[in-house]
Amino acid sequence: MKPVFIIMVIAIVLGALGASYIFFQHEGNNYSPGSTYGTLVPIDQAISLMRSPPSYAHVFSKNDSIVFTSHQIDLVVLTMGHKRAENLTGMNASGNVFVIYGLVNPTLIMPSNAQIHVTVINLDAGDYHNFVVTSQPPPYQYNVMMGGMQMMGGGKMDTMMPYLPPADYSTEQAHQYQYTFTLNQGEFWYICTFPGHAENGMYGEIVVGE
Ligand SMILES: [Cu+2]
Repeated sequence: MKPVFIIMVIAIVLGALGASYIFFQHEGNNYSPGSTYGTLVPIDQAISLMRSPPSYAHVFSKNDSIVFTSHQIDLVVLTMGHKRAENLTGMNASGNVFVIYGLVNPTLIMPSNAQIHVTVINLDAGDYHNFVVTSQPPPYQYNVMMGGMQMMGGGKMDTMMPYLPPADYSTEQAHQYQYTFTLNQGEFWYICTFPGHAENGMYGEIVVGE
């Protein structure tokens, strides 16, 4: 056999092994991908959702954290640059950030096995963003993704979603993606997997209790 052919066979076998490894490692936490990629939402509506946390979401701006006391959690996550975030929240921000119920990159505290229904809306006028949950703690590299749902540092992704395109401020519409997931007890992080974003601080912690 020619060396090129042997290398190709090895690459295919390794690829298949990698895919099944990622698939089986992902079985711990439950994740249902969204079906609404490409949905547009008025920017006004996104901001008013962010400003009206549900009654079971207790927002503590002093320590930048939100305590959820429900097993059915609606999580509205806005993504944007730091200037827009500072204008919207009055908090300090740097780089690209998540804004959740009035806070910048807050720590989310919730009970285990809650059903979390996340609505991610990109209010950035120029950048692509997403919202992905991982058990891999910071710091993050420029390229967090190794391929599929595996991270560069060896951790795994508990959720995955496409990048949302920038919002259009001339039509006042933003792109939205929704999905549902649950987390077992432990420490997790939500990050943006766009190259450089998590590396520069676009992440927050999720603490899942009993
Ligand atoms: Cu981003």
